[in-house]
Amino acid sequence: MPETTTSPRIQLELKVERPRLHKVMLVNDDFTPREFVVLVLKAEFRMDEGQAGRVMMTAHQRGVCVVAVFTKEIAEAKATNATDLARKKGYPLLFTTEPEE
Ligand code: TYC
Repeated sequence: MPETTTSPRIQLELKVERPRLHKVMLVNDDFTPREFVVLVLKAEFRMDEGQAGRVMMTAHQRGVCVVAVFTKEIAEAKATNATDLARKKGYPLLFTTEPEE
């Protein structure tokens, strides 16, 4: 009779963690025109006029507003692009990123 061998079954548990998301924040300033902030939010974050207006007004009144959350690379790229659009026009408008809790 052929010999049979059995090997122990080891179950490897693979833990896959979701990437931490990063917030893009809009920072208020005293110089950038409101309409330009709205324009940038629509162009870079695909917001409609209503959403962009509400986010702009929240930053205007509270000093800062969360625009959206993305993976780290996307958040940083969008914050940089949006800030660069303002720099090209000579405005101090600033978008920052920070990890979500
Ligand atoms: N505070 C600016 C003004 O009164 C408008 C503004 C809003 C600028 C939001 C930046 O993140 C901002 N013209």
